[in-house]
Formats: sequence, structure tokens, C-alpha cells
Amino acid sequence: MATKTPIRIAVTGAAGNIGYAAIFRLASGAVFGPDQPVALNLIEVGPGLNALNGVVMELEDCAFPLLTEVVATGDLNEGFKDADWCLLIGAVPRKDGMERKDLLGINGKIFVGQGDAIARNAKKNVKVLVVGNPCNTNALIALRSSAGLREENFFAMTRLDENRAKSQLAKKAGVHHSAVKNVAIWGNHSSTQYPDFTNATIQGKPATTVITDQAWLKDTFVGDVQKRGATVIKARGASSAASAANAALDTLRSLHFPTPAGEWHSVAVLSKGDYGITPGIMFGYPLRTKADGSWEIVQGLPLDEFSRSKIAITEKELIEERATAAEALGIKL
Ligand code: NAX
Repeated sequence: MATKTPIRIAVTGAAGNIGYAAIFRLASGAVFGPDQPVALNLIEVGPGLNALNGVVMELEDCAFPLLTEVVATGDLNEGFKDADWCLLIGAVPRKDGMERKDLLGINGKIFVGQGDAIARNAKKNVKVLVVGNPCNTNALIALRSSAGLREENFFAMTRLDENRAKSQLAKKAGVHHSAVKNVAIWGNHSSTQYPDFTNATIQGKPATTVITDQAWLKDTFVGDVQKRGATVIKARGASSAASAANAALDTLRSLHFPTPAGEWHSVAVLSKGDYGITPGIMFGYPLRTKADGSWEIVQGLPLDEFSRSKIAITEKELIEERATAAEALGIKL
């Protein structure tokens, strides 16, 4: 039995597709390491609560050495109690043909209530990662609803896009995906995101000197990464689940442990104006996690005219999403 204080992780939508693919790996030690105990607070609604009973049985049946406690509940106060991390997955998923904007009204309300419940029940230095879509604006709603918590502890997931982009670059270059580094995802987790190949490296060299086909980079690569979610939905008949869970766990790990020298990871945080972006939107940036657990945005990356034009599009979408959500919810964002 490990002796460290457990990290308590609250997971909403725990019995859904992404939740189910995430929690067993959390309990196994795959995120926080083989000597770090974890406790899970699993939160569901409606029919999901019945399914959650079965998930709890399966967790018991795994007899994970690092798992110290499982709380399964439909009550947000109980669910977020003493949480160190909140992984907000539960939401109504996007269906084929549905735009993220359509989801703003439906899902925004969920994140007002959850932000408030987190502020009242979780630890004061709790960190919150939003996966449920539209995740950038949902994260902003949760942040604005959680009086007293630290703005810099709210994140929205763009890591799936980063991982997708790395794989596409690796395939084109004919190398293993681990050879591709530093792919920043700028902006929104949506079809306007900008997967930045201009600052990426392949086997330590600029990606643009390894892949010299500019048309492929600017059109095929950017377009394929932007539309990958929709392409998976068409093929599976359901949105990305295992890869989304994997990306959520990658994000937690990257925010928990220091980033290796010279590298970065992608995640959306509250803009304070870095790179000229409008303050007050949750914007995807390249981040480095420091040894003390705080983070910083990677500064000074060159952005050419093409990159700037793409970033402007995704910034505009996030400003519009914020306005749409504020109007739909009748709150200031
Ligand atoms: P599922 O429908 O399989 O699961 C969602 C679960 O959330 C259900 O069990 C439901 O009962 C529960 N739920 C709904 N409202 C809740 C609430 N208020 N409190 C607690 N639980 C609640 O969807 P799944 O495939 O797991 O997707 C979950 C979310 O992730 C969706 O919003 C989806 O769009 C989003 N995604 C985000 C991605 C990203 O990169 N940020 C990529 C994958 C995915 O599209």
C-alpha cells in the first residue's frame, strides 16, 4: 500500500464513453505514477447513475493497489468534495451534423452549476480540466461561476488535436510519431483551431524542412486535423472516446509533471493577451509546466502571416461563442 496522500479526482460523465475509457487508467496509476494513490469521485446524471453502479463494481473487480476510495454520486456537492482535480467530461455529445455552437445553450447551464459546486466543495487550489464540448467556452463558464478559485487553474482540452496533428505529420514524414514535437494548437477545440506546423519539429529539425510540400501542410494537414473529430464520427457513428480519454490523461500528466526542456504541450487557458489575443477567452496556447506545478505560456514563437490569419479566425469564433453563451445564459462572461 502506497503511503503518499491520495490525489482526489472528480470525474463527471464517469459512466459515459470517455469517462469509462479514462477512469480505469486513472485508478491504475497511469497518470500520476506508480507510487501515487488516487481516490475517485464519480459523478453522473439520469440513466448514467445506473450504469455507474456497474462501473463501480468493475473498479472493485480490478482491485487496483493505488485506488483508495470510490465515491459514486449524482450530487454535485458530494461529487466535488475535497477534489484536487475535476475532470469535467459529462455533457450532451455532438451528433453528426451538429455544430458546437448548437451545444452552447444546452451544455452551458451544466457548467454554471458545476463551477459553483466546485468552488463551494473542492480544495481551494483545485485544478479543473473541461472536456465536454464546446470545451473552451464551457471552461470559461465554469471559471466565471466559481468565485474564489484561481483563474489559472481552469483548462480546456486541446491535447487530442495536438496528438492527432503529431500523428498526421509523422505519417507524412515516414517517422514514428514520437519524433514529432512541439505542435501548438492555437485557439478553439473546434474546426477553426490552428494546428501550428510552422513551429513543430520532426527528429529535432523544423517540420517545414522535413515536409516541404507547403500545399499539403497549409491545406491538407490543417484541414484534416480541424475535421478529424467529424471524420471519426462519420466512421464510428459516435464521437472520439478512447483517444479523447487518452488525451485528457495526457493533459493531466503534462500539467502535473514538469515539461521536458525545450518542449511544450497544448491546452486552452484564460487569455491575458499573450500573442495579442483578446483577453478573457479560453484560448489554446503552447504551455510549459514548471517544477513547482505552475505553468507559463511559451513566449516568443514566430508566427508568420499564414499562422496569424488562421489564429485570427479561431479567436473570432471564441469571442462569438462567449457572446452567444453569455446571452443564452443571461450572465456576464
Ligand atoms: P457520452 O454521451 O458517452 O457520455 C456523457 C456522459 O455524461 C453520460 O453518461 C451522461 O449521463 C453524462 N452527463 C451528462 N450530463 C451530465 C452532468 N450534468 N453531470 C454529470 N454527468 C453528465 O459522451 P462522451 O463520448 O463521453 O463525450 C463527452 C463529452 O466530451 C461530449 O461533450 C463530447 O462532445 C466531448 N468531447 C470532447 C473532446 C475534446 O477534445 N475536448 C473530444 C471528444 C468528445 O467529442
